[in-house]
Amino acid sequence: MTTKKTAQKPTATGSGSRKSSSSILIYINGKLIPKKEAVISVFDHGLLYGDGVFEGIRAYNGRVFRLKEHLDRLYSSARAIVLKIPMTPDEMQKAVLETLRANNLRDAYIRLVVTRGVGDLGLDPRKCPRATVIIITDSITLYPKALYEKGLSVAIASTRRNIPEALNANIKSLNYLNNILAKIEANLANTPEAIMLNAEGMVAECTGDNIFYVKGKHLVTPPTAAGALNGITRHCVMQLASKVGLTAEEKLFTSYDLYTADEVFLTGTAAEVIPVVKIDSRPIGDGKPGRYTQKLIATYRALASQEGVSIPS
Ligand code: PXG
Repeated sequence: MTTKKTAQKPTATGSGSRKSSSSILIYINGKLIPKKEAVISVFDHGLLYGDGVFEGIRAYNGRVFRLKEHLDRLYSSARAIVLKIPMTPDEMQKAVLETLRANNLRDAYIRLVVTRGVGDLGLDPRKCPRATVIIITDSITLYPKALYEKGLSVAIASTRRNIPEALNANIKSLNYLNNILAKIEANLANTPEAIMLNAEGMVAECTGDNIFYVKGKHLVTPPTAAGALNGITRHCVMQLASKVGLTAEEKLFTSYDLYTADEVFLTGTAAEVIPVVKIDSRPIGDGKPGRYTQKLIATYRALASQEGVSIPS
């Protein structure tokens, strides 16, 4: 495995204890490097052009949730931009687990980044002979607990989602400026997230979360072709729907369907399932987190705390 050959053995900070954030070790191209020294070249095309792909993954209770699905999506994103990841998915999995182990992390956020690598000041990817692989593992910043009980107020951004013909939303690329422009709108409106419509005015997703609504006993989310990332939490929730008594469907819809829904919620690796109670100042349903949303929050948490690839001790 790549880490074994070159990884520095971490200096113990007390057995079994999580490293303080300043002593965290970052994986860069097969080496585990202390956070302060974990730097990459200013000629890396990930920085110069946003040329690269990434994943955000979570570990719960000593297990990495849906690791295979995240690695599949990472390799598919890379393939779509003709980026060769210089290690196999199996080696990548081992590197992720080794980085978590070296940092004594059992509950963590994992950021996997693969950039085009170091090149010159031209955008031609052929100038970059080798991709840069980075694995950052850290404790996670979450929405405050109160928001899961009270729900979010969000607004619809005026920034439209990139059209798939320009940059397909399924490529989880380092080019997040489209989402960041909508996030800036959310910040200016003092809301934690913003809903993004596609060029045709159909609801796509949020800046870093997928979106769902419940009407009666029916759960609906936009198809990925609407400009939504093929979210892994989204997929879990579609599978869990029947467990809580909902039928699930991918369907194109507009803001009208959100305004008139019984319940709305968002999904994402970091957010898990989080209720939305207001959109554009309009209360959704009775203005409180819905009962199906609450059931899905609990069911998803139970699943995430039980399943996953074990981190070696
Ligand atoms: N849509 C977009 C655009 C995302 O970036 C999701 C949906 C949810 O997908 P998963 O697979 O996680 O269920 C994401 C991923 C952040 C942050 O800092 C969030 C994501 C990615 C990167 C950063 O808030 N969410």
